[in-house]
Amino acid sequence: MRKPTRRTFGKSVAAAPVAAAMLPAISSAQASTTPARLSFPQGFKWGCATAAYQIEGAADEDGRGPSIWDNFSHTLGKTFQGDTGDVADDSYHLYKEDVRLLKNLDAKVYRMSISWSRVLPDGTGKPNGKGLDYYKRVVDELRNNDIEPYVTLFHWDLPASLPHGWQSRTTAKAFGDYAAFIARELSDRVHNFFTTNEFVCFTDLSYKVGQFAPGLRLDAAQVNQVRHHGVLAHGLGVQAIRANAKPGTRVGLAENATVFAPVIEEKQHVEAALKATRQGNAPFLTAVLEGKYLESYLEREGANAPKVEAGDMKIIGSPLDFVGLNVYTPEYVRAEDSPAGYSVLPRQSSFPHMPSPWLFVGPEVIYWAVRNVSTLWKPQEIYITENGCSADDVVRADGCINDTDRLMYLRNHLMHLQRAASEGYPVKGYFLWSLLDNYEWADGYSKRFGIHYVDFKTQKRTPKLTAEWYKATIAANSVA
Ligand code: PNW
Repeated sequence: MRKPTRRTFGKSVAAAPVAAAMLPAISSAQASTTPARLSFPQGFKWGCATAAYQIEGAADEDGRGPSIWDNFSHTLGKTFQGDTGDVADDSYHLYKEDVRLLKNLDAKVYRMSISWSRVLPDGTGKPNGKGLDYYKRVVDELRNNDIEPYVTLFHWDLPASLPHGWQSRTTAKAFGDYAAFIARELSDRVHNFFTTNEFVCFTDLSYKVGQFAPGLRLDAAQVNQVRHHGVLAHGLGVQAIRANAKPGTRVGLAENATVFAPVIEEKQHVEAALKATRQGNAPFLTAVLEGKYLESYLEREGANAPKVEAGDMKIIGSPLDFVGLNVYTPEYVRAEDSPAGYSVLPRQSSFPHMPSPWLFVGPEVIYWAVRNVSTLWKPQEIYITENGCSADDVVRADGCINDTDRLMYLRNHLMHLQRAASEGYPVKGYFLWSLLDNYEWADGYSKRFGIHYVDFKTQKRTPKLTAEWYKATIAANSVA
C-alpha cells in the first residue's frame, strides 16, 4: 500500500461518513488555530458513581441491619489490615457535602446504591423508616441541585439474615420483594434504577474465589446455581419495578461484562471479538439479553449446569430500558481456525496496570464494550455505569493532588468513548468511578479510586487534578 500523503489522508477521512458528519462545523479562520474538539452528543449525561457500603459508614445507626460485608470485613484476615466500612466516607452524615462536590463539577447525574439492610434490616419483612428517610433526603438533595439520581438496588451488601445468601433461590425472591418496596416508596423521585451490580463479583468472586463476602469456595455446580440465582434476582427485580413503580420509571442493570477487543481492527478479528463476547459472558449478560443459556455453556458445565425452573429464563430475559456497563480492563482476542473461532491472548508481564493488579490499561476497551454489546444485542440505550482507576495519590505540601496518571487513564478512555458515540452507538451517559476515595472492598482503604481525595481521619474531601479536568470536560461536553 502507498504511504498516505497529506492529500490522500484527507480523502480517506472524508470517506468515513458517520465520523465526518459528526464533527462540529468550524470556519476556516478557526481551523488554523482551534483543534477539533472531541465532542459528545448534546444532552450527554455526565456524572459519578458510588456504592452504599463503600461510602456511607453509619453501619450501626438508625436501625440498619448487618450485611454480609459487615460480617466479612469484621472477620480476621479477610480485608486489607482488617479495614471495614463501619465509617467509610461517613456519607450517611456528610451527604450534603458530597452532593456539593457533584454540583461543583456540574454533574448531571449520580449513580448511588441503596443498602438493602438499611431499609429492610432482616432482608424481608418489616421496613426501617429511618433508613428509607435517609435515601429520600439524599435523593431530594440531588434533585434540588438538578442532579438526576440513578439508583442501584444491589451493590453487594446482602442482608446477613437471609439464610444461605445467594446459594438460596429464596434470596432471589426476597430481592424481588425489596425491589417492589423501593419502587413503591421512591419512584416518585427516582426515575432510573439498576437492579444488580456486577454478577461475577457477587457470585464467582464471593462464592468460588472467596475474595469477597461471604468468602466461600464452593464447587462448580453450587457456583453455577449461585450465578443462576443472581440473574434470576435481576429479572425478578425488573418485573417488580415494572409492576410497582410510577409510569415512566426506567430500569436496567450495571454489569462488568468481560470485554473482548480485537487485537487488530480487521474484519475477522472484529467478528472473533463478537463471538468471544457472547461466549465469555454466557452465564450473565448473554443470558439476560437473550433470555437463555447458550448450549455451549450448558454442554461445557454438563452435570454442573444450573438447575433452571420453568419460566426462569423468561424472567431473566425481561426487556430492559438500558444496559449499564462497568468498564475497566480489556481482554484481547484474535480469530482462530478452531471450533470456537477465536482465542484470547495471554498478557505479557510488561502489560501496564494501575495499583490494583487486575486493572490493566487498554483505553480502547470502552469503545469495544459499547460496540460489541450494541452489535450483538441492540439495547435501546447504553450507559457507562463505571469507569476509573486506582492511583497512588499523594497530597503535596501545597495541598495539590496531581493525579496525572488517572487523568491520562480517563482522558484516553473518553476519547474512545467519544468514538463510539460519534459512530452512532446509543451511549447516553458516563458515570465516573468514583466521586471520592472510598472503601475498596477487600483492598480496604489501600486503593484510592476517587477524583476527590478523602482524608479518612478527618473526612476532609479535596478535589484532585482529575476533578478539575472532569469539570472542564463536562463544561465543554468534550474531552478536555
Ligand atoms: C467494581 N476485579 O468492582 C465495583 O462495582 C466497585 O464497587 C469497585 O469499587 C470498582 O469496580 C473498583 O474496583 C470490581 O477484580 C472489583 O476484576 C474487582 C474487579 C472488578 C471490578
